[in-house]
Amino acid sequence: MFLSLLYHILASGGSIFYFMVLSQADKMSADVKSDTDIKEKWQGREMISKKIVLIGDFSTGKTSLIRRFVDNQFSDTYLSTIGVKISRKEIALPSATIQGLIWDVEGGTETKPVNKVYLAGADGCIVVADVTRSETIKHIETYTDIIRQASPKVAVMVVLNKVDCLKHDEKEQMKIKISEQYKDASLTSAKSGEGVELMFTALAERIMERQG
Ligand SMILES: Nc1nc2c(ncn2[C@@H]2O[C@H](COP(=O)(O)OP(=O)(O)OP(=O)(O)O)[C@@H](O)[C@H]2O)c(=O)[nH]1
Ligand SMILES: [Mg+2]
Repeated sequence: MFLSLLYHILASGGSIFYFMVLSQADKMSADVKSDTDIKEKWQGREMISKKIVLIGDFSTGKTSLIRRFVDNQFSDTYLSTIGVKISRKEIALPSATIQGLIWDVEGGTETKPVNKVYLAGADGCIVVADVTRSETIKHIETYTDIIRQASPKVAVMVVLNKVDCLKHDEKEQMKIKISEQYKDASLTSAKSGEGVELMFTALAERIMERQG
């Protein structure tokens, strides 16, 4: 086999060898997927998973926001989260559909804002404050600092929840104040559903912009 190949290479002045190299190169380039190929797959069946973590003071509405987003449900009963609970939800964007792995982390306190272990490998973080408790808004900075230290590349969204408890003009003032302070901020109500879907989608878009 080898001798016959060598004979053909010599006889054809190396053109067969050249052809073999070329066809191998063609095969290799077909195996390498372009960005467009990968994006087309996202739009089809294959999805990429992104870890999204909700943190913030206790009782700000983290669990309720996830429940509204994932199951479109709400309850007035308060059941404090212990440890962490993970939910899944597909988030469709114009460029791709992502599988959100949404981590509902137990609420922070003055002495222990958040267990940093939960932030490991996060693609996006949502810091939730409660518009009816000003101290939870003051603590936003503490959480964003912790996130930046744990994972500098993570996309962060600041959320002021329970806006159904505000009057119209109070809400407008709050909107202005928070958007002056933070680039990515949302006002939401897990109770009425206001702003919830939009907030999760905006965060997913930020994640994709950062990571491609
Ligand atoms: N009015 C109103 N109440 C809300 C809203 N979101 C949550 N709540 C109420 O606030 C309380 C706390 O909600 P949770 O979702 O359990 O809060 P959490 O941040 O998960 O609490 P922890 O797990 O203890 O940190 C519950 O009684 C909810 O019904 C909202 O948008 N509007
Ligand atoms: Mg909770």
